[in-house]
Amino acid sequence: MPILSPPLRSSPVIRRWAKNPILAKKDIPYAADCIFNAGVCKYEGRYVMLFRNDYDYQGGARFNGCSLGFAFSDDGIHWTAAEKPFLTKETLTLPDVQRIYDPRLTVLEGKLYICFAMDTNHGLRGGIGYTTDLTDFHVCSLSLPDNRNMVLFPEKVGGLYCRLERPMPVYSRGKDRFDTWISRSPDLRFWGESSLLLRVEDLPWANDKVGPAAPPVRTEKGWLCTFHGVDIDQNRGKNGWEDGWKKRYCAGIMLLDLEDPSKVIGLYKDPLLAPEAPYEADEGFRENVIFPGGMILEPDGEVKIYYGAADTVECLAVSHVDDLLRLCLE
Ligand code: BMA
Repeated sequence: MPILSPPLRSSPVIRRWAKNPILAKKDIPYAADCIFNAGVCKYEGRYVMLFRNDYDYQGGARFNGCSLGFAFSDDGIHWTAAEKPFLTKETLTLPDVQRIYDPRLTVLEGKLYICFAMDTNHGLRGGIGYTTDLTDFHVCSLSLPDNRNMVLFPEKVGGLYCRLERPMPVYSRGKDRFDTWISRSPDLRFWGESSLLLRVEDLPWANDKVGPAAPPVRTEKGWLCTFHGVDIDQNRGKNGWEDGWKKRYCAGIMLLDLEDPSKVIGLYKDPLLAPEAPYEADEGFRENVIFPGGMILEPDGEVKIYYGAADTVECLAVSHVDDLLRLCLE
């Protein structure tokens, strides 16, 4: 694959795990094709991942199956998948569901919350649910269509729960022009006080959409947040398994005010991670996609960032919190 134009490079402060991918189809003990876009957190003494599995490929952009599955790890690097999937549209007791995908995990008040996207016959909804024992699933709220990429903050801010999200305002913004918003809730059920947080126009390297990636992480300087930024070029042709894939997804990084996370107080103007490794840029279902869904700040300041690569495998990159903060604030 030739380098996409304009060329975009990753920041030197981040390092890909040498043995990427950390989870792929071969590691899953049931029907699986693409393992990617996982949420990751530390929960009850171990690392927990909930990954997306698209399986039974039909050609074009079509997979017959999509499930969410857990994997577990003692070090955040070596993972073992659970014996069977956690959620499929068949196990969800909700009406109209076509598929559930792109989960994000947040431990909040000791409970494991799962944000997810859900395609329904009447639009695309963002949801929040929780599990008490990694087998049950309780839905707290589902958004109006069309909304997705929700992530929950790990604590209340100013007495309210907060989430980032990426609604899809096709009518007013033109076809693909989606921004990141923030909303608040007294109870995780009713959401409001929504405001625009990060616009596509804020990023010199995106022209299509910008959306939340991993759930925010508290640091002493602010809420550290990854996001995905997308540029589209109609001249890009075959770029993966489909006949045409014209987008490129990179990861970016920003900092939000600790007391008022509706304020962006730091933003790195270049991509944090741009597709460069073969498993990001040259191999897979949709090439040139980096889609982070998990970020863990370790006690020694190391930051682990988990991301789906090429919509096909799950990968890890590491950095240091001080370097990431410097990028945001420089
Ligand atoms: C987005 C979502 C993600 C996916 C990305 C690239 O719209 O569907 O799940 O990783 O496209 O295909």
